[in-house]
Amino acid sequence: MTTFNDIDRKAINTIRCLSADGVAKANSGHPGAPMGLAPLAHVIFNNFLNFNPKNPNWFNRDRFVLSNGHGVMLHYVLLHLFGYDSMKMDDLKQFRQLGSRSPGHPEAETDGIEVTTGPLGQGIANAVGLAIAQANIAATFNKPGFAVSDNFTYSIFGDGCMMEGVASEAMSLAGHLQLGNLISFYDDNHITIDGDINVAFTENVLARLEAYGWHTIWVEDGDNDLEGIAKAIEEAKKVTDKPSCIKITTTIGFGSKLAGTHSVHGAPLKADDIAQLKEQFGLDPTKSFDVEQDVYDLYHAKAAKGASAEESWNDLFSKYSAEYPELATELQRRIKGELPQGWEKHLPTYTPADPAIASRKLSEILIGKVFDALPELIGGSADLTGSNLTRYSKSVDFQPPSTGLGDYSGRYIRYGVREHGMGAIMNGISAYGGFIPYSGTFLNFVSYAAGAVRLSALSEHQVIWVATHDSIGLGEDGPTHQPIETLAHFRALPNMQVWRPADGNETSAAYYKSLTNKHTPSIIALSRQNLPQLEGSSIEKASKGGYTLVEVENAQVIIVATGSEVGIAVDAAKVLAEQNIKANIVSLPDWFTFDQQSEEYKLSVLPDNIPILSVEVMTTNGWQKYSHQQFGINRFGASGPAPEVYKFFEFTPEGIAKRAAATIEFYKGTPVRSPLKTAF
Ligand SMILES: Cc1ncc(C[n+]2csc(CCOP(=O)(O)OP(=O)(O)O)c2C)c(N)n1
Repeated sequence: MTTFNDIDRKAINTIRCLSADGVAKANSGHPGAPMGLAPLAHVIFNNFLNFNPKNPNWFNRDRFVLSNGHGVMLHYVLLHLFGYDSMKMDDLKQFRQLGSRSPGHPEAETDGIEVTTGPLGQGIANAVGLAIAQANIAATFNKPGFAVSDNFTYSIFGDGCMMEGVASEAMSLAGHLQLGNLISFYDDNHITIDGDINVAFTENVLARLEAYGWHTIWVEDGDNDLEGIAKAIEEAKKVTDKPSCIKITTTIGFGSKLAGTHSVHGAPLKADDIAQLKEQFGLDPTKSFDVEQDVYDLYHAKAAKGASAEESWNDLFSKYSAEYPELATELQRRIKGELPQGWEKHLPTYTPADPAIASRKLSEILIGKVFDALPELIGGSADLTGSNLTRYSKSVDFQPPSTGLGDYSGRYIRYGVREHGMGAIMNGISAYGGFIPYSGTFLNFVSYAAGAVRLSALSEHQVIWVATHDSIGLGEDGPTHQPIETLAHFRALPNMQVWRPADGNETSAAYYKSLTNKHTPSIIALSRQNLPQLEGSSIEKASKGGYTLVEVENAQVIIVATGSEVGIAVDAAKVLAEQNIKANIVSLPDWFTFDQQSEEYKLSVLPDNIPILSVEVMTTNGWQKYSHQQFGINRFGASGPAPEVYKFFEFTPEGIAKRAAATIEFYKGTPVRSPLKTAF
């Protein structure tokens, strides 16, 4: 049994006071959760978490996620006390200041912070992804006597996270998947911003999690019962076939005059409150940011244990390398995030002689060709496998072996109808290292996961959305399923590739860039309907994000399009040619990638002195950046067979040709500059 004494209590009170000091100095932040959670955090970090502050990226470290990210001061204080170079005392003093290493919510770029949290619910869903990743690595690489992967994922979440749908989605899946390597803590302090949770949140959280298949434990006095917390974690570690949730009943802002109220959730404590707090805890009320040496000594001793745990693991890994050299080399490659030599040779290429194929099918063909060559790929779909075509026929499902449906080495995840959870889980898998997750849903429903997609971009997670049924071209399902604003929304995200390939070569380019750009997530929008293989397309050209597909001398207009509209634009150019009008066609499958090309290249594609018409069966929003005139759909779509819907909206060769001619007419006699040219 783990026992505790006065130095533990002093360390806990130091965490509380440092948290209060940090928030007070910033005059901004959330002191309540750190003060209430200090005992739990102390027990997790000092007694259970396996980590080495001198090497925050040690692969087999336990992962820790603070899902209630507003309580980040707690995590910063811990990083500091355990001796992470990323968090010096000055960094605590610079909390929330511009350019500091201690931003307002946890950001994964800080060593010791695994995932960016703050948007409630995301962190615990990321933790599910981290646990899936560990289970898969263990099932793939561990050998008898060589548990090269055996880390746990620990996560704290509060009432806020537990109310969010994304957490429910991910936790429900975690229960099904029997992730015994996931241990979470529910901070039951009864308070959110609006006050007591009685106004909005009265369910029995543990009963709900039990129904999901979780093991649950309750520590009734989370403010003081350190032994109880430790005992609960010991018990949770022994439950290997269920994720565990330990409900810890705590007092928000413990020690403050405002303890137990929402006033202490998100506002600094007043100076007199902090002084009485320190006095109460036997610390010097005249000092701030003060840590007594015995507290540092305690935590540094634990840090040293972490360093030797890593050394032992390194020894184990050397022996493993001798016994299983190929596996060891492969695991090292995966950890480094290097793709296998020559993998790209498996990317399919096409010629115009090849048949018209739906780009979702082209994607399926591609996945089938690269899946064995890229063991880091771990796929899935939100219950649309047969529509997204995301499953390689020979892949095994990631499932608990006891279900008889697959095993933990499986590389295909049945996410169920949980798009948001899927997005957040993919972020967690990506954060673990050694994986490139991809998953399918209809493009329109990527919007359901927008919160997670945004964090993929912000945290630079390489995750790939296989977003099929990408337009009105899906036809009969109608406006509820037909994306209009979706691409504009995701194109507006910084650090986001949004591919909409027009044919087979462009689909290969989309995957090539998505698989090689380690720090940028991707959405690959794919058609349900067949698309012709275009004359003039190539992986190389499309990999620039945009290129001239059809070029004629003395062109009078450029038609720039994406995806299914590129082929129609090519036919429109033929209609125009019959009227002696010359048109060039530009395909622009990914704005993000195109924007990164040289000015010279971009201006060669979209030059001065020629009017440019954009064509895409979506909102015209954003196309002003690349065109003078836009042809799109600024309303909801319509239900009907796809060819009829296209005709209804006039996205036909004739409809496009008519608008191209009108564009030429409109700009006749007016000098036109490339839309790429702007004042700054
Ligand atoms: C998705 C999302 N919605 C809203 C917020 C704003 N917000 C920050 S903390 C909070 C309440 C959280 O309550 P709880 O988890 O109980 O934290 P505690 O009061 O215990 O610190 C809210 C609504 C947010 N960060 N993320």
